[in-house]
Amino acid sequence: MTAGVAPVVEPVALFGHWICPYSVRVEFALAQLGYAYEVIDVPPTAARPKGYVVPEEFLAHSPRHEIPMIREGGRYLADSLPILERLYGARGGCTPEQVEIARWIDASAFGPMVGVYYGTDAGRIADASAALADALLGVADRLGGRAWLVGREPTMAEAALVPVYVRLEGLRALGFTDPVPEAVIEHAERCLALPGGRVAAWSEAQQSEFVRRFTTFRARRAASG
Ligand SMILES: N[C@@H](CCC(=O)N[C@@H](CS)C(=O)NCC(=O)O)C(=O)O
Repeated sequence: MTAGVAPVVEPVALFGHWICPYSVRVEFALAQLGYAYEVIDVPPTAARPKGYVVPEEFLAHSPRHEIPMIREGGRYLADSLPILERLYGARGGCTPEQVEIARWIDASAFGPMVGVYYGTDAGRIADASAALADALLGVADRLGGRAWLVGREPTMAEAALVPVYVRLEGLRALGFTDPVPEAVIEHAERCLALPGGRVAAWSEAQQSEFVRRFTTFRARRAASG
């Protein structure tokens, strides 16, 4: 526990879903930091099966009706980066540098990553692929030959980036063709071998489901447009 920071009340409930990269950040952190937690599956709107009923509790407490949201004790918190700050903050703290890198990853890598799989024409997919490769080059720079982004341990900066690593194989299948620096590939392997990484990692079936969903999305767009 960190002085002055209220301990997180366990078990934590995560309202989230494996296909949501922001939820993956939070589940990585919960498992990595050894919190007791449960996942309450709330698929994103586009992935909801017919007849799915969104939990009242989620609708009542999620200000934007977005996953992830956590409940700890009687309190609710939404938005992945503030949630990471809370979870890491209560276990050893977060430095301004860790927060800054997590925000930089959010701003530089997530847009291009989403751009790759939501891309519907080759030109846009290629642009998003190049922008994602650029962001990962920035990750290699930040690593600067070290094992972790900040200091000697994985931090919230790793948690912010892990969803990119989790879906790398799927991104490859959906048009992410640019090269990834060796240092980043090794960092990805290191992150996914952590306790949090093993929980966050996708199975082959999830990787295929992700690719299938976006291949179908593209085919529908092509047919309608
Ligand atoms: N800034 C938010 C973004 C969260 C977000 O975009 N979540 C998506 C799912 S991946 C969502 O819940 N969208 C609303 C919906 O699907 O109805 C965060 O970092 O947590």
